[in-house]
Amino acid sequence: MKKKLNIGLVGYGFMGRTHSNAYRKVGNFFDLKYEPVLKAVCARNEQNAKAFADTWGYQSVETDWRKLVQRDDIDVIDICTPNNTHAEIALAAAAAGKMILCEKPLSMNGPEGLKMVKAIEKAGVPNMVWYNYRRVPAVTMAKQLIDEGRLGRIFHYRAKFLQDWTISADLPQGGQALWRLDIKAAGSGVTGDLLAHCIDTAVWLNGSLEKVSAMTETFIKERTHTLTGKVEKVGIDDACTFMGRFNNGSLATFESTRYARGHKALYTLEINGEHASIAWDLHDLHRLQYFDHRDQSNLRGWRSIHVTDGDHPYMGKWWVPGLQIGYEHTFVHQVADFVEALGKRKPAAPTFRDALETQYVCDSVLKSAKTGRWEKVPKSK
Ligand code: SOE
Repeated sequence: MKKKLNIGLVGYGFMGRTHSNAYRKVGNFFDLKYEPVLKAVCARNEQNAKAFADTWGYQSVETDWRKLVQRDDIDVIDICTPNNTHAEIALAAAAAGKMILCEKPLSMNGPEGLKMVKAIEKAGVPNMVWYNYRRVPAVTMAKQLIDEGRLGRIFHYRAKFLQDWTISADLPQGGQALWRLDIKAAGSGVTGDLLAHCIDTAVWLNGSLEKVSAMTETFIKERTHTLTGKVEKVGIDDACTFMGRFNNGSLATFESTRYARGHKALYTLEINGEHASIAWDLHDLHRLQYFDHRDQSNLRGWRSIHVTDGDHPYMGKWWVPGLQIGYEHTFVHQVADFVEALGKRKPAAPTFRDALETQYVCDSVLKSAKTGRWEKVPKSK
């Protein structure tokens, strides 16, 4: 008999759907000791919460997250609300002894993230942040290749995350659909929303960043605010480019924007090492490009590895070799890893403390864009 893991989901937007889908599917594909149970969804609008509960199979509805956090029949609080609410919910959940899964980015900024880390570490509750792209099988495989030492010394790490959905000046800011454009709800723009993904993967694959030098731009300076109806200053960064230096001596270049016409979610990364290089592209997520200089010289070239075989990360759990999986599965993998770690009483990465490092890099990037100087990244561990 599997033990029940009762989930209390706060928020029901895009991420509420990805997480709910993952809880529902994980047990069908992964043999786990715990079975996630969709116990309750919480949102201020009861009607919408009920509709969401019906669609996804949640057993009950709450309209106040404080009540949800106090419920004895909830084991895990899953925070899927806008960034400015993460801390308050996480602190209350930690005080109530709940496990906490938090959407990225962890917090509005580093100091707030540190408070959250201290609270969950004091409470000793299992915790994880949903940086899902680590769990794309091709990205996990990149980690394996690097850890095996196949690339040798790393010289370059390059990543970008490009979108084009905010180019229209008529787009408002704020409110349920567009809180990512409102500095008060999001904390930052593309830096916390998109580059945070790139930074999380980068630190995982290539270690900590020592210092950064950045520039940001806000192309549309004013937008009507959905909640006030008034034209208000836009406080977020629409685009951010930074360079950096990793502790291992390799050089970093990162770029993110919501103004790259033609790109919807182009997350790409490339790593160049002494012996080999790796490249990956979210639009072709099941392929890992790999070049190994040690190959026989007349056959040397970029290999395009279709990461869908049984001995590739996670793929033995899915269909048959050659048949690919996609975006939603990264969340299924994340739940599977969390539950498996729980069974072994081990932390599942990225923990809140891991995610604090990303937060510190984001803070340093935004600070550097203001000061025009190189900024050191504070240590998080
Ligand atoms: C923004 O458009 C967004 O939805 C991010 O918030 C997600 O984290 C990213 O995975 C896709 O883009």
